[in-house]
Amino acid sequence: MKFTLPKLPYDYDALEPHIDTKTMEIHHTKHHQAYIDKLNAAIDGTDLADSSIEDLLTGLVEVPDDIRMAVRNHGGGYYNHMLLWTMMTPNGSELSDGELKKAIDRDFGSLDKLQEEFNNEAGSQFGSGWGWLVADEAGKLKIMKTSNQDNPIMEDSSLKLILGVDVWEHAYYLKYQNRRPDYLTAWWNVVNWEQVEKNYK
Ligand code: MN3
Repeated sequence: MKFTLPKLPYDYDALEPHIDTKTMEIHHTKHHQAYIDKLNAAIDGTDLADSSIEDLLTGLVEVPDDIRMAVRNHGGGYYNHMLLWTMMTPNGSELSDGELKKAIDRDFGSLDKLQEEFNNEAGSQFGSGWGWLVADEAGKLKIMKTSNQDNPIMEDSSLKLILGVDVWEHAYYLKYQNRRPDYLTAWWNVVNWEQVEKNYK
């Protein structure tokens, strides 16, 4: 099959205590795998079978009606989780004094302000979805939220994805139950700033 489950760059227990081992294992081996299987099944044998995931997601209008929703949901699920794993790292890391920090200070005032606004936005996503930090072509940062497995590039392919967090209950329910704000607060402890800074470059 075309798309395959990427290996995690760390062990399932590596993000403890912020993200628990069982959640990581189920999230990766069951949820992410299921999106991949269903995406592959949707495009298998079609003209789209050799497309890149980015081309599929930014070109949804050209995907045939009968598989468009499957490509949107499962392609989004495949892509979003692939990004998510790289945006986290054991023990987290520090935002360095570079271009991204400058942009954060310019567009939000401070990292604290960014985190507050990001948590409010991701925390208020009604039902399942994602919170995002994106940059436009001029490098201006913006916080967004999307429903289900939608990704900001589905609406605007010029956006650069800088950081994303999964706010589906499967991402936090075992440890945090209904306390999404607590999950979001803890999640910042495992953000991989080195990768996030690369995403901004
Ligand atoms: Mn998920």
